[in-house]
Order: sequence, then C-alpha cells, then structure tokens
Amino acid sequence: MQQVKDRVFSGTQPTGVPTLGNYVGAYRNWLKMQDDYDCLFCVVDMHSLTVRNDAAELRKNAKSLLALYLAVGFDPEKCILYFQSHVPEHAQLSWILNCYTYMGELSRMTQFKDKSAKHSENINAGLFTYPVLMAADILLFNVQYVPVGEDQKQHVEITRDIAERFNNIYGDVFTIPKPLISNVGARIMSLSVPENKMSKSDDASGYISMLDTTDVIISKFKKAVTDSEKEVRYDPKAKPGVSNLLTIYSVMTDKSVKDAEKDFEGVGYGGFKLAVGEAVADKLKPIQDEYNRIMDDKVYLESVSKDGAQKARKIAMKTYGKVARKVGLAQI
Ligand code: ATP
Ligand code: LTN
Repeated sequence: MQQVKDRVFSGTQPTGVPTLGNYVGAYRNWLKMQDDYDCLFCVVDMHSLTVRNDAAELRKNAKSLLALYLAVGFDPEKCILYFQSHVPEHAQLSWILNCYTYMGELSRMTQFKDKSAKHSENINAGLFTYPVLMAADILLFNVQYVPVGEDQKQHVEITRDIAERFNNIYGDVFTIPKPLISNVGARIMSLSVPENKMSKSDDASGYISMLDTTDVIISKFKKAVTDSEKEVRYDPKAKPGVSNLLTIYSVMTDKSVKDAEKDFEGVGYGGFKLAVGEAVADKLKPIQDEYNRIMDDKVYLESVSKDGAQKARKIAMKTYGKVARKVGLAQI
C-alpha cells in the first residue's frame, strides 16, 4: 500500500525507569504526532547492551517501558510499538551500515566521549558503533522525522550523513530523516546539578523518575538546587536551577515561561519549588495509575508487542531486502 502520511520513528533505551526529562523532551512531543503521522515508537533494548546490565533487570525494564508507552497514551491502533530485538533487520542493517561509516566520524560523537569517560572500564565496540545501530533503526523505516531531545541531534545528523553516502553510491535507497527538537524542554536539567542533563543514570536526587510517588517528587523538588537570589526569573545562564524549574512548570501547566514567571512574582523559592513539585505529581499520577493497571495485564502487553513487531518487520524486511540486493549479498 502507498505510504500516505509522513513517517516518524523514535525510541528509548530500557536502562532504568524513564525520567521527567524523557517525558518532557520526548514522549510529550511524540504524543502530539500519533494522529498526523505514521509513527513507530520502539523500546531499543539492543542499545542498552552497550553498558553492563543485569539480564533480569533489563528484561523487566523493557516490559515496563512498553507499559509506560501505553500509559502515557500511545495508542497501538494508531502507532507501532515494539521491541527492537524482535525485529532482526535492525541488527542486519546495522552491520551493513557499519561498513559505510568511518571511525573518524564516530570518534566525534559527544555521547561516545561522555559514556566512555563514565564507563572507562567497559569501552566496548558497541558503545562506539551505537550511532550506527541508531541509524539502522531510523533508515529501515524510511522516516521523514525523528523527534528527539537535544542530546540526540548529533546522532540524527550522522544518520543523515550515512544515508546520503549510501544513496550517492546506490541511488535513492534511503529517505533522509530530519531531527525534530521542540523549543521548550528539549533539555531538562538535573535537579541537583542543573548544569547537567537530567539522566536516569544520574544519582537519584537529580532526577524525577516517571514512577516516583507524589511524596518523593515533592521532596526532590524541595531539595532542588537554585541560587542565592530570591527572584523567580528565567535566565538559564545566570540561574540554571530556577530556569529549569520554570521550564518544567511551564510544560506541566501548558503555560508560557513568561506566564509561569508571573505566577511566582513575589513568591519565595520555597513556595515556587512546592508548586513545581505539585504540578509534576499531578501530571504523573494518572499515568502511574494507568501504568499499574497495564503491568498487570500480561496478555494485553504480549499482544501489543507481538502485533507491533509484526507490523514493523513487514516494513523493515522490504528496506533490508533492497539494501542487501544493492550491496551485493548472495541471493541464491
Ligand atoms: P541516559 O540519560 O540514561 O543516558 P537517556 O534518557 O538520554 O539515557 P533515552 O532514554 O534513550 O536516553 O532517551 C529517550 C529520549 O528522551 C531521547 O529522545 C532523548 O533525547 C530524550 N531525553 C532524555 N533525557 C532528556 C532530558 N533531560 N531532557 C530532554 N530530553 C531528554
Ligand atoms: N539513542 C537514543 C535512543 C534511540 C533512538 C533511536 C532515538 C535509539 N535508536 C532511533 C531516535 C531514533 C537515546 O539514547 N536517547
């Protein structure tokens, strides 16, 4: 069948429970796309092998992430939800693309530099070629758009470079994808070190897990690092902590940052932090209730995963078949 709508692909690694950063920088934007685009949202479990995980824990996190996708509102009738490892063409295409990617360009990836500094005992080849697997994820589906947080822009750019290089040799095989990065909330910062990105591999006081209880959320916001002034004002350079909290509040309440600032004129940091915490807890509570319900429904989760993998594979096999033919893999 002819592809009518533009297509979108994005994914999350199942390393730990997603954070408020994932929700604001990713899921919130993906949700707005499911009516207007053909969307694929993947649990990229193979990417998680680039750092050491406990196997049972990784399996649990992957299942939990699929349940969370459903709980935030992705509708399996409208978009394809699946596990990366259930569609073997991801790994197959990744191998081929490895042979069209240069060591030099991979060495420039900031995520590789950051992660290899963080995991200096385990700088494995998978960590280095991580962006190539990501390129395969995207290129398999000939997508027009890849909605991501700011940190992933470089990976989408290398995907474009690899695709253009391949197309230059073999003709128009791949669609060249564009990153979609929202203006507000593309980089939610850590609550304890507001100069760093909020990350689930951070220490727990710095991030809000999407499954943190209301009490935990409020207590983490109460402890959030601000500054020695008193004024609630948006100024990311001079006031990174306060600006981060204002961004979070504005996204949670659907207000502009300007209007959010007005809400806190004359209010001290104590009241401000409490209000931000409450806004986050109010937003996450219904998602958490839905998540708990879905986690208990094993049959439903299995059917979503199976159905999603089947639909994804149908598209992936077509692209992979074409690529394998182009590069000359045996066909007898
Ligand atoms: P980790 O922080 O554990 O290295 P991650 O959260 O960056 O992992 P994923 O979970 O795979 O990695 O990210 C899924 C999506 O969430 C990506 O599009 C990423 O850009 C976005 N994202 C992650 N953290 C933030 C953040 N702090 N602010 C905005 N977007 C984010
Ligand atoms: N690398 C991303 C996760 C990811 C992804 C993708 C995002 C893997 N494959 C394809 C968009 C498209 C991350 O760490 N956030």
